Amino acid sequence: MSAFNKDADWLDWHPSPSKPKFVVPNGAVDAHCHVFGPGAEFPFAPQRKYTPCDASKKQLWALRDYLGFSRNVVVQATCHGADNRALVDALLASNGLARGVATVSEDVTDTELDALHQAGVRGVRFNFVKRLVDALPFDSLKRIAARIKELNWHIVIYFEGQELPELYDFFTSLPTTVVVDHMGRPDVTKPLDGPEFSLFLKLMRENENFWSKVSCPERISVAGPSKHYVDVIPFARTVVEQFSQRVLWGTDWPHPNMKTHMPDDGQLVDIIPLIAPTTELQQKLLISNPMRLYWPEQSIKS
Ligand code: 0GY
Repeated sequence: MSAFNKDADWLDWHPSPSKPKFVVPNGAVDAHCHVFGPGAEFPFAPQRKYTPCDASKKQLWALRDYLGFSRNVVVQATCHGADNRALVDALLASNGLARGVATVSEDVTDTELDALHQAGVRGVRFNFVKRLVDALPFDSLKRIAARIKELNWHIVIYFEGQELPELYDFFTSLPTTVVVDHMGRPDVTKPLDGPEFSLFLKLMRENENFWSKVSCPERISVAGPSKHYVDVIPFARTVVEQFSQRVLWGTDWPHPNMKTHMPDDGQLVDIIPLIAPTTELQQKLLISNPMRLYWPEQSIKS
């Protein structure tokens, strides 16, 4: 029994994903995943926009091992607000195999930032998806960015493609490495070379501090799982091929807020060779890039 009643339309994570056909290279990092609670131990935030099912660290490690990954980057989910206890608990229990991206508010103290760093946090996430936040966090991001720069952390931003024109100048003024979640969620019914995605490619091309996760075909696709998310592949492949040194991949388990279907995580892994078709690109996407960003002390240059 969970301590919270999940939303009536909440889809639970897949209980028995397929075994991927793609053999994930040794040392691969799942660079975007979350833990939810468990709510009885780590309550969800009062200001949350959704109440999920539980998804514990042990369940995340089990998925990591099953899919063939070695490490995780756990990203604070909005249902926990700026209370990073569930994230920190997961990082500390990971034997050094997980690093994290936290959410912090402006009243965070330097001592708290140091404690997050000690636990393995290497970035902060700011959400510009309007349905997930009450107000867009321009001012707090600016002020927090100046502080986390000192720790050599990066900023993770989440926004939707149609919002980029109005956010572009603000984003490019940020002083740290900036990681964009899910390629800025392009509208894949629009052309690959149309103005919307071209602006995202320009952001990546003209700002070498920008990285992109090429994750979440299940959120972006209109074609869906029965067509193997085919409509997302040219977008993700373009980003991987053009910016091979600055791309990351993640499962997004346990897939918050999926309303149409719950993806099979094994099927998601099988998309990797379609968006990163060579061994060299796979090594960069899954190992050397995330290691450079999250485990620089262990990183081998590629
Ligand atoms: C994602 C996507 C979503 C939500 C969150 O933290 C979150 O609540 O990340 C979403 O609803 O699109 O990246 O996991």
